[in-house]
Amino acid sequence: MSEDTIFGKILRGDVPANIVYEDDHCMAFKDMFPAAPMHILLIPRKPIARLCDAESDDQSLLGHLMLTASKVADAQGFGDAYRLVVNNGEGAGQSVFHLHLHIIGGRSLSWPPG
Ligand code: DGP
Repeated sequence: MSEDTIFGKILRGDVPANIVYEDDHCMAFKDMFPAAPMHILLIPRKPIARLCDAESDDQSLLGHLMLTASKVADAQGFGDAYRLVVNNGEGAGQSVFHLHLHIIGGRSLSWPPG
């Protein structure tokens, strides 16, 4: 279960993190292995393992995450050039099975991603 991931431990306060935002539904903290000068992870408090495990009941939570990502990017000074990434499943590079949005910026970002 995703409650037992490292992100579950961060949510519970059992593992320290550099938290930049939190509310009743989600938490944002700095990525420990940043892929860019600015790299924040935004996670729901609800332990959804992967995006594909989200259900229709999660619609407002997923919308909240998108709007919060924008708010966090603004508050953290990302300007208007940043990228949101959700890796879904091992084959796409997901290594922590608690849904998370990567908010990446602070350098020019090429497309398509690798
Ligand atoms: P993904 O590969 O999409 O599952 O991304 C997981 C991210 O989580 C990866 O960029 C590194 C980050 N990460 C892993 N463990 C920790 C941790 O203990 N603390 C923090 N802040 N980030 C972590």
